[in-house]
Amino acid sequence: MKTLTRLTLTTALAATMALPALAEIRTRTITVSNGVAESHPVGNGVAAMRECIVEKTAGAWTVNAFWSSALGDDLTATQALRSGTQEMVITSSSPLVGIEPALGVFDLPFLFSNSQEADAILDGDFGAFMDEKLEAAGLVNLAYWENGFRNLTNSVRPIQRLEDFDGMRVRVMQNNIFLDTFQALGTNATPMAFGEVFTALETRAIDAQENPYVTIDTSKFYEVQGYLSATQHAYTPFLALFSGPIFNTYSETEQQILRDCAAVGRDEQRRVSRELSDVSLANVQQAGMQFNEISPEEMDRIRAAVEGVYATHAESIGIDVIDRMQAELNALRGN
Ligand code: TK8
Repeated sequence: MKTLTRLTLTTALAATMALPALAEIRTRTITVSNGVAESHPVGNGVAAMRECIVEKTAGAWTVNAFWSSALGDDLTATQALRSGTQEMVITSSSPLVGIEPALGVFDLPFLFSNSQEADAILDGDFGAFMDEKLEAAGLVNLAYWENGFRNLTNSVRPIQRLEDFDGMRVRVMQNNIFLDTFQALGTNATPMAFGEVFTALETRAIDAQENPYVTIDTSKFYEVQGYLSATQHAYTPFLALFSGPIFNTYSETEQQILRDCAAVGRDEQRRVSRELSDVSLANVQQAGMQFNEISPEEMDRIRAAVEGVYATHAESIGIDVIDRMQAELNALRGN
């Protein structure tokens, strides 16, 4: 009897103590959309974020995830966030350059040398600087997740030298920096939403696309592409974006839950993304893709061919933005 009373008391006490916080947590449904398949590491990130949310809200929130562009592509979903009709999207930064031109800095070819560098820039001052710009556009970036280093696949020939890009019809993400980069390489580049890529490759409307290994694998591009070459020409971040107008209706407690759980999702997503990268590369070869690395000499020629993209786009991205990025990279590299 005594034990029971003490237990009841403890439970009652715990409930009272939890009450002030819980009162600030309303019942909510968060719709989050993606362009990739659920088997992509973003799936692991969203699962981790959901688990964190359910725990912190004691089940008051539901996270509804939609995959493979089921709610529209990155840009469409992001516009829905800005108008307050959708809560959340995990999107590449690249299709949003039309909304916030400074984001174009991430698309500059060969910007980051490795993922540690990318993490340091994105999770540090530069990332916060970019978040402020996004907020002015009605978008709250809860965290930077990882899309990753990009590599070219195609149905024509392996890319072994600069000349191999010649005339290839390549799908690029929807901005002028990517377009110019691939034009500078000699390809015939077409901007296209990610959700249309598989069919365009299958029908041979285009020859090529570029994405990280995990996306090539989980989007089954190996079914419609014969060659994969390690071009590693750019690193794309994913933004875990929340609708600004909806965020403003959440209590401070709720806003903090979003930020904390998006960070939990980020850690898991990046971990799986890096763990899976080599596995995905092996998978797609197993599935029949011919993989090749490119010699350092040819990589130098490829770098030289796209060097001009920095100067061409400095003004549209913002000279201050590029300078800030370069300064932070120099500091990281000990220059
Ligand atoms: C998925 C996209 C994709 C990106 C692209 O929505 O468009 O090629 O790399 O992963 O964000």
